[in-house]
Amino acid sequence: MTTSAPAEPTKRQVRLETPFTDQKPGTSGLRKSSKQFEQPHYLECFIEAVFQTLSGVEGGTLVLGGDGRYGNRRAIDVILRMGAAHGLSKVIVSTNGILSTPAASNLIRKRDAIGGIILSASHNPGGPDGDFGVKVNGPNGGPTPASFTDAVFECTKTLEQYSIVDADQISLDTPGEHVIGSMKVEVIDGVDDFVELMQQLFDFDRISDLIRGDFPLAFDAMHAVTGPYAQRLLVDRLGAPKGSVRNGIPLEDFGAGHPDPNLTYAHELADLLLNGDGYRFGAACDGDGDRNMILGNRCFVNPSDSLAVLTANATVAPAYADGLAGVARSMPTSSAVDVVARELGIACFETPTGWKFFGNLLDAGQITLCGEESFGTGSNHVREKDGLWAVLFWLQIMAERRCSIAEIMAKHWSHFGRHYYSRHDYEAVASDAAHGLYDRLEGMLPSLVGQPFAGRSIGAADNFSYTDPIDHSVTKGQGLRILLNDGSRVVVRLSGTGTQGATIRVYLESYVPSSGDLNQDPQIALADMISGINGLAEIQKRTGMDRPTVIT
Ligand code: VG1
Ligand code: CO
Repeated sequence: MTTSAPAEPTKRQVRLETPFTDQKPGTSGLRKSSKQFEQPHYLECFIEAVFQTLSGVEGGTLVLGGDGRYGNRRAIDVILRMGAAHGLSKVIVSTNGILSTPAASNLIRKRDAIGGIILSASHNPGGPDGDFGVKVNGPNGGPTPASFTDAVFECTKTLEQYSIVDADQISLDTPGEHVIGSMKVEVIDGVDDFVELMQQLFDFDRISDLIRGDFPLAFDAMHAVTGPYAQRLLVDRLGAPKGSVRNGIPLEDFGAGHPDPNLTYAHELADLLLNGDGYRFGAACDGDGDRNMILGNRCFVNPSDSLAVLTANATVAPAYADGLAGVARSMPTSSAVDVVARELGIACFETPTGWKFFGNLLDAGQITLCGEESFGTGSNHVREKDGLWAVLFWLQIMAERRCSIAEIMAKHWSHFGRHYYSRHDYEAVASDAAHGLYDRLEGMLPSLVGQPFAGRSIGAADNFSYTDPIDHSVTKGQGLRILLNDGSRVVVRLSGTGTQGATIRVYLESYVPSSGDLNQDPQIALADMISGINGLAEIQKRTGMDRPTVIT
């Protein structure tokens, strides 16, 4: 009998008639409609630019997976064949291509990969009429910085060809090892390593004691990537009753839903928790598993408050028992965590929106926890925000404190005071109208200082600019801030993740000390600021919308 090595697959150079000029990555990777991604050569061109820009491709290891949305499987096939053409030595890919963003971050770090490609448009809807996305993470496991994504964009604009090999599709049904030419493909269960990491951070026995008892909980995976992770962690490992994980099977179109864990899009879960007494704890994650929403019985935890509570209670988790090096929040996130950091005597950094800005601070050991108002919290355990990590952290706090979420919040506010906070999103606004509104408001900023606003006066107004404390890079134009003389503020930004028209985000924050009224509805507590900014920025008039699409 004779054996022969598998034939080297044929490598092809595919020539392009004209390059694509619209592949500029936004806040979190390249995000476009599925239809745009289905144009011939569209995905391939972006991936070619990524492989030309990423260092260490020749001979390196790459992590690959996605949130399971429509297009995931095809993209994995294309990237594997292009990876082989570019000389990668190995790709680690998850079974069925299902890999959450935080799990991908963990694998990149653990397996010394040169980086990872995560196929997801995060919280945007999926399916043939929804969105698709490609996120590229670097060797630290985190989103690549602007210097990288800018270079990729420049490359796409002049690209003349891309390389790919012809090879049969590899089965991702079960773990195993395959080859495409001289490139190895290791198919692994994408959940195992993540569960192991969580066990190192939290005390599973104590959490299990809590949730095995009379502790009805509801976790909504929103038909997206966290279903298998939550099932394994909450039900199989920690003993939550069967049925605790809802919508737990990843679907290509997320059940025609919008996998964004907020009160609007996760309204079924919100109804269960806020309007009934059947559950003591509720949580949901987004499409790719990096966001989280936490609910208690008749209690919604604002994400900015969530970061503050985790910071104040961090030492209950074994991983943070020795205290925190420091914390960070994105600029529009409320200052609730700042007040806690001050009391703990640790540093608190303010960064632009987007997780990539936390990377340097985490790598330098300057911060342990960080978060964003957009339902994102995380720590130095990976370089992405991590939805299920936040869920376990909250359960750990409840297991320790043995009180309800509403009681935890009430205690927190009565000690630190309360930052009333809300975000108003105006989605799918005509691009011209949104930019017109933004540019006009930006032009007005210098003249606003000293003017009355919402019964107070404007102390300062600017467009937020950030100098990275580690690499000193400067990032400008990160959001218009109107700072009132009592510490309250309004921020206006244009989203960098939407795919239809433009999305205007208005962030409102006002602090009440612990001696003040801590139990108002935020929309009422902030009412004068809401009408103040609506008038000043002419929001209704310019968008033609009489109310926001989403209020958080
Ligand atoms: C939004 C959020 C931001 C978050 C980003 C990615 O960006 O506001 O805080 O980091 O989404 O989240 P924008 O530019 O639309 O405001 V995800 O879950 O896509 O990785
Ligand atoms: Co996400």
